[in-house]
Amino acid sequence: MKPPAQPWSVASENAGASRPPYAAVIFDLDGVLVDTAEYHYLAWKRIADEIGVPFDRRKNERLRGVPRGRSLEILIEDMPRPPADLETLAERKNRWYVEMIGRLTPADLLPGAERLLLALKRGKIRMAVGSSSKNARAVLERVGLANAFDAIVDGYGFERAKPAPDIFLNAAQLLDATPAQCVVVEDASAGIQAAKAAGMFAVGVARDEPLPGADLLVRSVAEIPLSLWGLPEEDHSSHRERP
Ligand code: B16
Ligand code: MG
Repeated sequence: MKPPAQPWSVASENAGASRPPYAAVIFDLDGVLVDTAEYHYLAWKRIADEIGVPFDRRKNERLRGVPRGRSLEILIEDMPRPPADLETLAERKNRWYVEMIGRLTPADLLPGAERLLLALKRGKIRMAVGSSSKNARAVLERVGLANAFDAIVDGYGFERAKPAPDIFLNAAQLLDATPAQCVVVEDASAGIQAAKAAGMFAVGVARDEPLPGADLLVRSVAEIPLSLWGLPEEDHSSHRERP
């Protein structure tokens, strides 16, 4: 993998009209604020083993940000005789996933997430979650962020899934922000495409795989510069409250 660009390096092909400081932020959830992407993987892996289809972390990358039904279609795409009852399989995967997220605690927030949310909140930046997951609200509850956002758009809140821009446009509307005022933080290729289709600045959180199309690449949310929103970098070490 190419090393992520330094914070603030803007991919020249993506440098468009909109420029910082931005007024709002829309966070993807799974894989950005909480490491639930791992639980999605483990639950899909269990289904794959059960129906005898090869599935590994590389293939799992294609499921990031993709709704449940479509994820299952990708999982079984190479099977000569796909299983008949896809709905039951998707429900079973979800049961295992829900069981796993039931054990989440605030300690499962990804490094830097709490600190960034606090700094943005203090800076009065409007904040939303834009997640493809129907379990997004349950996850936010578990990690203590149920009331941290001005708007939440989850797997029930859009017509067309990422890479369509709908989910982020809906979130921007709820924040009373124009697309050009919004930064999207995403870990999925489909999400970066959705953000760019919405006309927003896209920060890609790329751990192992490159994220083409992102305006700024970071390895974790801890690397995201507050200057994107015109805020000073702070020493957060003394701040302990929840966002
Ligand atoms: P659920 P995000 C996405 O959430 C996940 O990345 C993706 O792996 C999952 O299939 C999708 O939500 C649907 O989740 O089955 O819980 O409805 O990354 O958009 O926050
Ligand atoms: Mg994600």
